[in-house]
Amino acid sequence: PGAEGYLPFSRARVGSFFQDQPVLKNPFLEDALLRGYLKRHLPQESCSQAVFSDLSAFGELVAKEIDTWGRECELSPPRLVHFDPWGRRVDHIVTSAAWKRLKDLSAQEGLVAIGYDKSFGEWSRVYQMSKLYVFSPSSGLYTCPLAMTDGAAKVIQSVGVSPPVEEAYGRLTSRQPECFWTSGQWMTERQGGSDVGTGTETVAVPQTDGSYKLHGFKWFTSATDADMTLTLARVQDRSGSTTPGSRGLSLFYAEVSRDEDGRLRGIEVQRLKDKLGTRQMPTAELLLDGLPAHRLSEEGRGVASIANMLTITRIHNSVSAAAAMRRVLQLARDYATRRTAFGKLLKDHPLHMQTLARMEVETRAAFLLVMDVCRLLGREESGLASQLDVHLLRLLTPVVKLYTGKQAVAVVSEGLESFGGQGYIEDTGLPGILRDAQVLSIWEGTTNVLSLDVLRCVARSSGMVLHAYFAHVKSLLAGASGVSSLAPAVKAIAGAQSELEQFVQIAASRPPSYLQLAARDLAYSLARIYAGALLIDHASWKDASPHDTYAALGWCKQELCLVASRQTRGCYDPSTTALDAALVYDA
Ligand code: UCC
Ligand code: FAD
Repeated sequence: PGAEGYLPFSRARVGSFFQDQPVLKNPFLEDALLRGYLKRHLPQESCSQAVFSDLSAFGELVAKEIDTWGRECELSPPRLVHFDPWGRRVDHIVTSAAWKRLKDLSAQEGLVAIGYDKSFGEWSRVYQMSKLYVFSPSSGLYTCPLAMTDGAAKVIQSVGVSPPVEEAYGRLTSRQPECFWTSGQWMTERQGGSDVGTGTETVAVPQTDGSYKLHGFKWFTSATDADMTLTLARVQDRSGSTTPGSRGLSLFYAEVSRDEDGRLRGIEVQRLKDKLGTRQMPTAELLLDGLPAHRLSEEGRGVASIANMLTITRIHNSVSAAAAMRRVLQLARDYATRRTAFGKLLKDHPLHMQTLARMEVETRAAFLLVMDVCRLLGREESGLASQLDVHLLRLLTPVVKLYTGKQAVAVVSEGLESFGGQGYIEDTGLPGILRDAQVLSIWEGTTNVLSLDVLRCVARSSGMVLHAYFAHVKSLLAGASGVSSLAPAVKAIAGAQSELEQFVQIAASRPPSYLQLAARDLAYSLARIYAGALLIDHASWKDASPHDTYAALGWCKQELCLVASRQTRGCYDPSTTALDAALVYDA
């Protein structure tokens, strides 16, 4: 026995130090750039006041309440019940109470509706996406069904709001929880998610009343508890034949409903996917076994008709990417005021601050890219878009999606490291942000597939989209020409832009294989130069802060025109294809 005498039992001594955890504060009030952007661009005093007051209140709700619902979705992931206790097939996807609450909230807060009731005219999309940006990291990925719902409403608008989709349109854009519907987007089949033209095996069998029944297998269907879906299939002719390739695809609308016995009409849920992230929401494999459907597009125009949905969902994807970066940074900077190492707070270590500042620059660039695409979308939908705006929107949508998707993984990964070991610990909630970011470059078109989409849209417009791009970058730089503190950044972007113009001229005389090898670097160059121009433009605003200038200067110090330097190093010569393959398969 020691001085205290013999103690047969004692509570474990774990020490007295416990680290304070990072605290989530109102994400709207924590985000100077978001507020600055809105203050600068929203038109009248009344519009800007209404948006600020809504986003302030919503941001408070996100921090105080919604964030815990999102977390609950992660902790109580969806599960599939195939059979009822008596052996009847029910295919019931059981979701958490929080997931259902998020659906109601989404309707009440107008997270889709704001884009359609257009109370703020051409700025309605900027407002809607700003709200989603504040919501996204706490949303338990409810932003995924909302993206598809928004995309479906857009497609219905483009084909005409009339039966059989009139009611669906009203529900998708409703603010009444009891009316509100979400939509799926079932495009991917086992043979191909990128190459849907070749990969789609689903057939549409015409019925005597003009409707169809769909038979096929959809390999990835997210947020499968949706009320309806848009999907692709090949119409069978009388002999049962179909047209192969993209030209054989048509777009269909189908409701997800149950018969009197409680069975899904024309659908069997094969299983739920076991995923790296996005575990909060169900992603299912579906057998379509006579799913009743209506054709929305002309026969063979399925891909072109669903492109409207792709534009919207890709913009939502970019919003979520920028929001994930912002969230990890918001938490990291809070943590740096609470954590001490080597005798001082993390915030007082210059190298730690440099790390966070670089993340901040990336996040600002991503945010401005995203908001600019939303601005263009708003102009197009309000009938105010010039030809230049239309070209820019087409070019920038895939560029911004692919670039922000990659940035999100890099920034969130760095962000996790800024919490040290705690960034790797599940119940902090931090690892989930990284897992969820990883999908952003895969779904809605992978990085390479979107890079090739950029090439196609340049070719199809005979280069007009690039003319619009160059003209707009020049006009953004011209607006900052008198601001001496921004001069190094303006010079860097102007230089990179002329390198890019030279590349385009040279590449025009090369075979398509050359351009394909350059496609990803070209898309990155377009993104970096455009983001630089937007950062400069924002910093040249009369109410901008010195931080805005510092961010613009910081961004422009990196390599901006990747294609120019890599071209001179022979990176796109056709001979590299064989060498790349030989290297990859070196055994
Ligand atoms: O992943 C999915 C859902 C995930 C959950 C939702 C998350 C949302 C964000 C949430 C954040 C938390 S759904 C599956 C998504 N799948 C894809 O994105 C497919 C990727 N593959 C492609 O994008 C390919 O490039 C294809 C499928 C479009 C290629 O097909 P084609 O048939 O070879 O395409 P073409 O020949 O390039 O285009 C056919 C027509 C053309 O029109 P016409 O005939 O009038 O000349 C094109 O101009 O479609 C038009 N088109 C487009 N139009 C094709 N792509 C576009 C576009 N992006 N914009 C406008
Ligand atoms: P593939 O097309 O086989 O691509 C494999 C690789 O090849 C990729 O790296 C790609 O970039 C590359 N590649 C392909 N073609 C080329 C080319 N021409 N040149 C260079 N590289 C190329 N789909 C839906 O329809 N609805 C959903 O709701 C849905 N939800 C999803 C949820 C999750 C969590 C995930 C992970 C996926 C989901 N998807 C959904 C599917 C997703 O859209 C596809 O996985 C994606 O489009 C890629 O298709 P794929 O898997 O067939 O890959």
